[in-house]
Amino acid sequence: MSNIVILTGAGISAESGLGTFRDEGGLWAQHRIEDVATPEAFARNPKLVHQFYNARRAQAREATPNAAHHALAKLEAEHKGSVLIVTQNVDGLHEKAGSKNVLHMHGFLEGALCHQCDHRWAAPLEMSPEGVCPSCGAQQTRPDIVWFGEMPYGMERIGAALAEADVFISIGTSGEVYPAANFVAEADHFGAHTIELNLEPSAGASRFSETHFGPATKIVPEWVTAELAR
Ligand code: BJW
Repeated sequence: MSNIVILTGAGISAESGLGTFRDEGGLWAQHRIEDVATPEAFARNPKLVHQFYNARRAQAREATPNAAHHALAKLEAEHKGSVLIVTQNVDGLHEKAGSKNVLHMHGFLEGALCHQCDHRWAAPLEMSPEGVCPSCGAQQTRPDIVWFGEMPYGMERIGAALAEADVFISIGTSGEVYPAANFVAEADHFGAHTIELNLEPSAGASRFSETHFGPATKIVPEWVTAELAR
């Protein structure tokens, strides 16, 4: 019985119509990271940051999972060992496809967080600087998203899973953002077989022992079918 740890990034949701960050025309071509994805940006202009995430929340609610998300849900349901999806995505498409064991290391568009008391609750479609925490009443509400310079969620659990992993697969991520970009090295260090499934070689492609390139809706179901037949 093998333990499989899967890291996913924006590329797995691209064919569901959600933009990636660093591809041509991606989100970072339209918005400066410093304006929308740092705590300093939020302190400076909370209205702009809320607008950015409100638009993405609305888009994610309309999006539906694609064949790659469904294949990973099937893998979790049918694989004899454990399957953990560590996603950098905030769109919720893994859960919509039926995956249960999902860790959102960069947060979740559907979550709201109080900067004052750390209370979390379901985000309304539209968040605003006037929003009030339902627990402490502070006007300090923000999207429950991990911005640059903040500590990603679940690092202890991720470290433990990588240490126990027999197989580590990275899907649809450019390998530009840390600490996620280092997971392949950690998994390799603990003896896992490492696989990259991506449209094109990522920044860390040479660190993987096996690579497959193509659209996620093709190569992920192919890999899952082969893995379940082993
Ligand atoms: C397809 C496809 C298809 C397309 N099929 N594939 C200098 C050196 C090292 C580190 C740092 C440094 N300076 C600063 C840092 C740290 C910083 C960092 O990494 N910066 C780099 C940019 C250099 N990291 C942080 O600040 C993190 N926190 C941190 O480090 O805390 C301290 C710490 C220390 C020690 C241990 C642990 C922690 C926090 C990072 C937060 C990232 N936040 C964002 C935005 C919030 C979420 C949101 O708004 O959605 O998260 S940034 C953005 O990038 C988003 C993503 O989750 C993340 C990764 O992007 P992803 O998913 O890889 O997307 P793309 O667009 O880059 O790539 C898409 C890929 O898909 C491409 O390869 C395509 O080819 C492919 N693709 N179509 C298959 N159809």
